[in-house]
Amino acid sequence: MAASSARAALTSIPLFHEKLRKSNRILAVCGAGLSAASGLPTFRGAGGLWRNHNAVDLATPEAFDADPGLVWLFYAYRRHMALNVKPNPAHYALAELARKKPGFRCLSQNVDNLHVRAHHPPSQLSLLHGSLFSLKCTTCPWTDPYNTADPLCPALAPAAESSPDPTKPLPLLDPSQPLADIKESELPHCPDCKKELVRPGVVWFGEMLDEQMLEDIDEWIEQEPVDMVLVIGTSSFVYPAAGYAERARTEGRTSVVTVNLEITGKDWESMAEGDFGFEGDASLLLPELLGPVIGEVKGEEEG
Ligand code: BV8
Repeated sequence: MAASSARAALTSIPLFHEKLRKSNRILAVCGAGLSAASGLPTFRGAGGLWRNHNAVDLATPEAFDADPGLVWLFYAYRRHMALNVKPNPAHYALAELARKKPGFRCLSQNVDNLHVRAHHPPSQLSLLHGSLFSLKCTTCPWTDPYNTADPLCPALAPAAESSPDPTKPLPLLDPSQPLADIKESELPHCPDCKKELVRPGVVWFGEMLDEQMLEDIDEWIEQEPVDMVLVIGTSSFVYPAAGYAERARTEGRTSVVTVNLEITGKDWESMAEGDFGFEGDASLLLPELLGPVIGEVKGEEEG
C-alpha cells in the first residue's frame, strides 16, 4: 500500500468502528498514559522523576531493602496522589466496553486503582502489577487487600501533605529539601508475624507477576483468536505486559490498535494491515473510538 493510503487506513475511525462492531474477543493493555488525564504523572518523561530518583529505580526489592523509608515515602506519595484524583472518561469507557462486550478483557499495568473506582467489572480486569492500595508482609503470607490510609503511619505524613500553594512543590518533592530519615521502627510492621516490615502490594522489577493471573491470561488468549488488541497509553517497555499485543495476534484476524499521545515513525512502520493508530489523549480518544458500542458514558465516582 502507498504510504499515504496505508496511513489513511491505519487512522480511519470509520474503518475502526466497523472492526469494533464485529469484534467479540478484545484485549486491552493499558499503561500510565491512560491515567495521565486524571493528573497522575507517567513514568517516562518528566513524570518519571521523583525528587532526583528515577521512579523505576525505586520500584525494586533492592531499593526497599536498602532504604525502606525512602521507598515508602515514594509509595505513600503516589497513594496520596492517586486518592486525590479521579478516573477519567477513558477509564469509564473501558468499564462500559466490558459491560457491553463480555469477551473484552483489560490488562492494566497501572497500580492507581482508577479502573476499580470507574466500576470496571472485576472479572474482566487484570491488574498486572498489583495496586498501591494493597499491602503485604515482606515475609509471611499476610496481606491487606485494600487499605487507603493516608498517611499510612505518622512517619509517612510528609507524603500526605497537600501543597497549599500549587505553584510551590511540596517539601517532599523538592530535592533541595533534605528528607527526614525514617527509622525502620517507625514504618508499618506486619500485624501477623509482628516482626517484618509491611510493603506495597505492587510487583517490583525483578519480581514475578502473580502466577495464577498469568496462567488465566494465557488461557484466555489461547481459547479462541483475538479480534482486537487495544494498546493504550503505554511505552511498551516493560515485560511481560509489553509482549501481550503480539502474543494475542492472529495473522489476518487481529487488529492491534495503538492509542497514544505520541506515535513515532517506527511505531507506524511496525503496524500491519488491519492495525490502527490513533494519536492523542486517551481520555478524549477512547470515548469517541468506543462510542458505537458504549454510547454516551457519564463518568461518575462511587459515593
Ligand atoms: C518479570 C509496579 C520475571 C510498581 C511496575 C532483569 C531482571 C529481572 C527482570 C528483568 C530484567 N531485565 C528485564 C526484565 C524484565 C523486567 C522489564 O521488563 N524491565 C524493563 C525495564 C526492560 N520486567 C520485570 O521485572 C517484571 N517481572 O519479568 O518477572 C522475572 C523475574 C526475575 C528474573 C527474571 C525475570 C516485573 C515488571 C513490573 C514492574 N513494576 N509497576 C510501581 O508502579 O511502582 S512497572 C511500571 O513501569 C508500570 O507498571 C509500567 O509497567 C511501567 C511504565 O510503563 P508505562 O505504563 O507504559 O508508562 P510510561 O511512562 O513508560 O509510558 C506512558 C505512555 O503513555 C507513553 O507512551 C506516552 O506517550 C503515553 N501517554 C502519555 N500521556 C498520554 C499517553 N497516551 C495517551 N493519552 C495520554 N494522555
